[in-house]
Amino acid sequence: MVKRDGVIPKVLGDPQHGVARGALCGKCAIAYNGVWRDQTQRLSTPLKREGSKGLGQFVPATWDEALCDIGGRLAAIARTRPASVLHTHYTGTCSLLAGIFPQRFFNALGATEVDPDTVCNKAGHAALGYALGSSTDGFDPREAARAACILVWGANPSATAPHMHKHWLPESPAIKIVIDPIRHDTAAAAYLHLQPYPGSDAALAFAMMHVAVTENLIDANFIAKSVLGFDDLAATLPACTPHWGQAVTGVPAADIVRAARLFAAGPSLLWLGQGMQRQKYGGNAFRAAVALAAITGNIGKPGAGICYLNGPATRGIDTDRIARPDLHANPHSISHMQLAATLANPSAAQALVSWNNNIVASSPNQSALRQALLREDLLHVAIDLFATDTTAYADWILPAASFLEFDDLVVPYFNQTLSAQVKATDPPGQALPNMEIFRRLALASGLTDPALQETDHAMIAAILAQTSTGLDFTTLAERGTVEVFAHTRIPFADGVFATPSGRIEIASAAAQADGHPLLPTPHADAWAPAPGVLRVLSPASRWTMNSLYANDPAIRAKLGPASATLNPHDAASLGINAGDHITLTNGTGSLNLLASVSDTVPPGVALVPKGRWPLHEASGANVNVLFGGDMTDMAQSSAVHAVEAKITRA
Ligand SMILES: Nc1nc2c(c(=O)[nH]1)N[C@H]1C(S)=C(S)[C@@H](COP(=O)(O)OP(=O)(O)OC[C@H]3O[C@@H](n4cnc5c(=O)[nH]c(N)nc54)[C@H](O)[C@@H]3O)O[C@H]1N2
Ligand SMILES: Nc1nc2c(c(=O)[nH]1)N[C@H]1C(S)=C(S)[C@@H](COP(=O)(O)OP(=O)(O)OC[C@H]3O[C@@H](n4cnc5c(=O)[nH]c(N)nc54)[C@H](O)[C@@H]3O)O[C@H]1N2
Ligand SMILES: [Mo]
Repeated sequence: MVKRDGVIPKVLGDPQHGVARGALCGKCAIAYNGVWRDQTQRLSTPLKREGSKGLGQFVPATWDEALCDIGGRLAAIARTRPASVLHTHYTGTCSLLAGIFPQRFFNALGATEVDPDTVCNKAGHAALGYALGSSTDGFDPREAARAACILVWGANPSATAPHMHKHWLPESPAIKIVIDPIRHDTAAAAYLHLQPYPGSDAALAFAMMHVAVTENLIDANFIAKSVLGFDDLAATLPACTPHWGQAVTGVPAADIVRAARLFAAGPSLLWLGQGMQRQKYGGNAFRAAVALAAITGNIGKPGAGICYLNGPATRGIDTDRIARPDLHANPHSISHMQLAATLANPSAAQALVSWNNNIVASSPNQSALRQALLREDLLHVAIDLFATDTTAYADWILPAASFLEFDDLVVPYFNQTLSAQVKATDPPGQALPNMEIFRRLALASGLTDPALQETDHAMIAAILAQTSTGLDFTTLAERGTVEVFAHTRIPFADGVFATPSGRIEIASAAAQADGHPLLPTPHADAWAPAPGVLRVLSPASRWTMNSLYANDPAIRAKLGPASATLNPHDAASLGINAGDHITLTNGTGSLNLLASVSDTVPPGVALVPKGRWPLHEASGANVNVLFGGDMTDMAQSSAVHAVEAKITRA
């Protein structure tokens, strides 16, 4: 950030930042110097609905008017039916206070949380919980210096972690393997790219384990000491030959063998992506991938380990200190997969507060969700920086400050660093940081617990004190970003896992008690779509962060028109050429797009990146109009990459 006379001429990367090294990623460099600081685009005053729901007509109001009306109505609902107040939140801003403190208000109110992870990564958390006892204690990326192999499985760093794609992967001496149906830039740069059919990863892991066992590449000592269920697993492996693997995953048997040998030889780092678990058996696929790492001894050693996410707790930070779940007498949550149906039901939902979350763009069942949001009797408060597809349905829109406009702390979920987010400028008009909005809302709702008035600086100081950095906010602000640990941490180096047995549980009685198989199974989704039907993958776009930035004019120019990318063979057999208007249709909805053709996409797949704003599209919808909310096998989490649609020329 460059700052002159209190104004920001330009937002730039920090040259001292060890990960970004002075460069912002492409999308952030554009949007933080574009729409995020465009005072004509930002919300700057509370807005009250005028006319019917969903028409998007609002008139400015004062904070007092807004808070008095919202607080009074929320308090009245909460007096009899607190759980009928729903709130949704997620990746709008991920700084610690602005992302978490508002939850304290809803905990005190007794509201229902629409569990954010259910639209993203909860199946993976559940699966890793069964197997390792923890899903947020990942390898330290600095271990890449000591790794012989890095396996990126179902993640696309070239879009979703660009600094890791640009610096971390190329600088590691390790051999890189990518497992992903799409040949994205990280896959194209890898030594080996396995391209399985979507939803066939567990079978691939079993075929790799078959190779590891038959070629005696397993770590018998590690298994004896730290793994539960190997013998039962081994009994299932003889049938899972590389040729069987090729038949059910589409990956050539020779590549399965090569990948298995490289990974087993180790030491190997396994990066488990969030894309891979958004499949109907995504939890099972994660358990199978962990089993591969476990039997080859690639856990708890230098240069070896698994990373899904590194949570705040790896840095000693207890987020409950901010969220205060203890204030909630009867915690209740629902899945995003149930959001539209729940909102349509007046006895389940009387109020909705959406903050840090653009549900009409991001959540499933887009058409049904819009229909539910039209309910005149649903009190809807939307808190955002911009007028979005979601705020259009609100009774009240409250203007939020962006991360450039308040102090906070940031903990990324891959590198184990800690950053100060330092206020660089004032928010536009009367916009306020999330924390201040919820402190005021608590008072207006008659909630008197002093915890609801805690100041930002008190919370920041308390969190910093939990870390081992010894830094106060002023010192951290001067340094920008710090590594929390001087030396790399190797999770599970002591061989102790927080599972019931204390070992890695390939066989998990806890999973079985929850209705899952005792062991992971060699599942692969059947790969025989009906003629003209393709699997629709809607992972991240490199130009947006979920739906963020998609309203920036320069970003929209980069994105180009909404398209579906098809493999040349599918395009030819469907009689579709690049640039043709096509329609994707299934039982949930229909979407008009332009066709694009590329062999980076495998046969049978249509690539339609997430994140576009429906209100900018001629069709008024984005890819989530096709997603009916199918759940994974675990944790009622999103199986969005299991969507199928019939493709026709429009
Ligand atoms: N530029 C950008 N960066 C982002 C985001 C963004 O929207 N844009 N979003 C952020 C968020 S909230 C998240 S959760 C992360 C997600 O980051 P990632 O974990 O990278 O997840 P995705 O981009 O959803 O999907 C990654 C890959 O999974 C693949 N995939 C889909 N189905 C399967 C399958 O069955 N098997 C395998 N092996 N692979 C499969 C897709 O082809 C895709 O290439 O990114 C974060 N970073
Ligand atoms: N088809 C499909 N759909 C998906 C996915 C997919 O892979 N495919 N991925 C899913 C995933 S991984 C995720 S995490 C979700 C993300 O879904 P969302 O959380 O809806 O994603 P964002 O685009 O980050 O939306 C956040 C909203 O918060 C607003 N905002 C930004 N900063 C602030 C702030 O400081 N305060 C407030 N109050 N608001 C702010 C932004 O303007 C934006 O409107 O989407 C999911 N949807
Ligand atoms: Mo996510």
